[in-house]
Amino acid sequence: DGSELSEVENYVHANHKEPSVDMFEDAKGRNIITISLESLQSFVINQEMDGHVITPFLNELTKDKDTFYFDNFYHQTGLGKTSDAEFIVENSIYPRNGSAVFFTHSGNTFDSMSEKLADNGYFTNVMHANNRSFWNRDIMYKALGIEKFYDVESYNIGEGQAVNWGMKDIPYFEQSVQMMKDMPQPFSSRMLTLTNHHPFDLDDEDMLIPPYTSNSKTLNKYFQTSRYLDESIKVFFDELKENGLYDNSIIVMYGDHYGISENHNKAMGMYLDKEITPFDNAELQKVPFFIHIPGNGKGKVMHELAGQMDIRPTVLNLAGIDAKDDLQFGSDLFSKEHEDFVIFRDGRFVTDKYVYAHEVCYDAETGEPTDGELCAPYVERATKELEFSDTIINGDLLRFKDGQGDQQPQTEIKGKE
Ligand code: GP9
Ligand code: MN
Repeated sequence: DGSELSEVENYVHANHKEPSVDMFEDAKGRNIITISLESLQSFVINQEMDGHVITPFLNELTKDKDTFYFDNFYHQTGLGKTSDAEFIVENSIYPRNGSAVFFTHSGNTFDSMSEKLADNGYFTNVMHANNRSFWNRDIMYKALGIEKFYDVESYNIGEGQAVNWGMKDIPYFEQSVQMMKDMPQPFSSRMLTLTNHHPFDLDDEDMLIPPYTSNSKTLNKYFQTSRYLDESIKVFFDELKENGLYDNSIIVMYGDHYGISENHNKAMGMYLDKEITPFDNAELQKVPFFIHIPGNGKGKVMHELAGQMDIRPTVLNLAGIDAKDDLQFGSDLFSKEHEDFVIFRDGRFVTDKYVYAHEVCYDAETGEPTDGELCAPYVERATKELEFSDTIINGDLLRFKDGQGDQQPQTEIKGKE
């Protein structure tokens, strides 16, 4: 009931971090393009595979004067994968453990970022060249208040333009920009890429680098599809420029979840030239996060420990939209108060001093197991935060939040008229 919500609200507000104030002037009022980089993990950024650069365009961006690149950023998804990442971006609330919240709780009331942006004059939409019911998106997007879903029906998939799970990322981006030209501005578009998805199949003509050589076909091909994804982002930036959309937009990009599971630890160990321990595997949950603001000029590599939970507060603050009364577990990444503490959906966590994985407390610097007591206070907080999040979702508690649940009587009044 409402009292459970107050308890969570008290916790969230007690942990509120004051957002930065000097960031958003030039981002305000622009289109917000948020790209989900399918399965992209940070271990390929600024690295080579057998002498081949894996992500040349994204590497350049990490050094770009208009780009903030976060190199200590983690995904916080569970079994809902891409959809969990979308859920986090929209709500700054943890998804569920053991099942996809997009399927289990699409009937809930949410206080989504899309709704908030729409209230502030943005045209909100998602662009994804897949069937609309995949991950129950058609239903969940309505609950999240997303105004339009450009699904597979909005795209023309020509000869040779599909591979693996569907439309290739390059034609997807090309066609998406054409649709963007017709959108009312400012718009907020979330774009979901697809080619860099297990089993990482590509047509020969799209293989821009050779495969890796290890006992894992998955990892071997992953480098090639990551390279292709990188190329598609380059094409997208060019298209935005050519079509006059670039200067008036900000581009936010996040890796949605891992692409290489623990089943490939042996091959991964060969690539990284070390034995992969649970400590390393936790570190491998890092995904790239970029905020690109054309013309900003203050870009740099940001080392704060951060996670997907921080995307909603950061983006809303960039857009100049106040979210201090919202129930968010993350906080603005440009805030001086931002805390170095990232909790994974499965209970693992990372702080500036410790990494907690498989119930072992590791020293973050050495990667060696250390005294479990040192992690204990964080274990308690992580457990609490995940429980609070579950309580909100399972109890559909956001319907009791001011400005949400109290909309219901309005229907009654209408009925009486
Ligand atoms: C499919 C895309 C990929 O629409 O979201 O799904 P994933 O398996 O990564 O969640
Ligand atoms: Mn995905």
